[in-house]
Amino acid sequence: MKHILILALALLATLPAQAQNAPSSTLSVDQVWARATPGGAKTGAVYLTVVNGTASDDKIVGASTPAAREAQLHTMIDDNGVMKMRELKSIDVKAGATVTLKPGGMHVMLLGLTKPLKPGDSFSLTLEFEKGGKKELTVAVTKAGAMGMGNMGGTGNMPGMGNMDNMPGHDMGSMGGHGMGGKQN
Ligand SMILES: [Cu+2]
Repeated sequence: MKHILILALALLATLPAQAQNAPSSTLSVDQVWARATPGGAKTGAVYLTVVNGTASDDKIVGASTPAAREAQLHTMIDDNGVMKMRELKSIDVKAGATVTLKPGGMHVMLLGLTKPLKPGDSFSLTLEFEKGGKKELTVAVTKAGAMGMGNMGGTGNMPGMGNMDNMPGHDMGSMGGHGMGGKQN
């Protein structure tokens, strides 16, 4: 009897420990949002935050959405003081890293919007990871000029970010030569 009791106690002692050791090995995507687009704009940008809680390096290798003809991975580069967008083949998300796509930096570019993005709307976006596979996301549309999800509810405004509304190069109305075939009249 004594052995059985000890065995039972030992089992009880190990159970909670095992539960705590369960790794939170997930790849998650949060704060998925896009700015509302003005009238006839055919392009938009999606911003999001990827948290790689796994032990392996991963990368975003593609995106697609029913809301646009094409979705590309973009970054912005400073070309002699002029901000320009450049397509990326992939976006690295190292093990344990948090990568944020935000205005002025990396984004998922939407080309050929099927309809304007209106504040309060949402649409689906599929983000594809090299190892993590496809993630189905819901993109929340915020008002034009918003800097983040926080602007939707009036909380969490980001102080110190400055006003980048008028940043050259990301004005959706003046994106000549942006892989759109060149002619936008
Ligand atoms: Cu872009």
